[in-house]
Amino acid sequence: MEDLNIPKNIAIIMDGNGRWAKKRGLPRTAGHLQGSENVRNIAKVANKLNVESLTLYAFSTENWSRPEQEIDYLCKLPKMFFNKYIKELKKLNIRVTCIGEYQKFPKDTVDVIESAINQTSMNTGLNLCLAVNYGSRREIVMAANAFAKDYAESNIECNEELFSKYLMSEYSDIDLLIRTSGEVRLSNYLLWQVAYAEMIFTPLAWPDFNEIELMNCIEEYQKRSRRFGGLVDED
Ligand code: V0D
Repeated sequence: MEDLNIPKNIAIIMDGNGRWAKKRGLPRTAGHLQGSENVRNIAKVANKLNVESLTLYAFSTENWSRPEQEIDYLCKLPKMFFNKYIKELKKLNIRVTCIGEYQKFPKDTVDVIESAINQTSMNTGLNLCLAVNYGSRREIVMAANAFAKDYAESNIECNEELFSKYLMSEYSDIDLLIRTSGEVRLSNYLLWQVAYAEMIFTPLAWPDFNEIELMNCIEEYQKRSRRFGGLVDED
């Protein structure tokens, strides 16, 4: 794998945690717990590779329809994650941010998330961005409303660059999107931001997606973008 042309902004749909657990005769919650361990592992690798941002789909606006006890467990994950890893994230210079309306979560969950954001806000390494209660259409509609409000009294026309600034995500261009566990769809994730992204769909469940698999995805990304860059010569 070449060092140059590492994708700067990577997004992952972390699917297959429930299936991973079921295959082992474990409750779905065990899959979510293993999935959160993998968030830490993959964030460490991305940070080591000098990736700029890693945006992970942790909870979608559609996930509220899941059984209540599964929701209760998911609400506890940010706290469990931070109790265990905040020290390490700080040491690794990783900056935690969030997109989505995470304020709709229970207050203690919101407090933990905000504390992590605040404690790492000065870090300059990887931006580990967690999408929590996130939906892309919702993000776009909120941006449209905010833009309309700001420019109500002006005759300035909206353009792509200006509109991007109203999105929740700091990074409006994803280079590489990965979805684990075999489904080939976007599920309302970063619709604006993936306009030019390379997309890779792997059959592996999220808890099985390790450092080597991430390297394979980056290699595939590099092959594709080299072909794209070399198109004029090859034709
Ligand atoms: C379950 C697999 C980390 C996907 C990963 C709110 C689903 C594990 C977090 C986390 C979840 C969220 C915010 C934050 C720090 C960590 C997390 C949820 C689910 C639901 F600031 N993993 N994780 N949050 N899963």
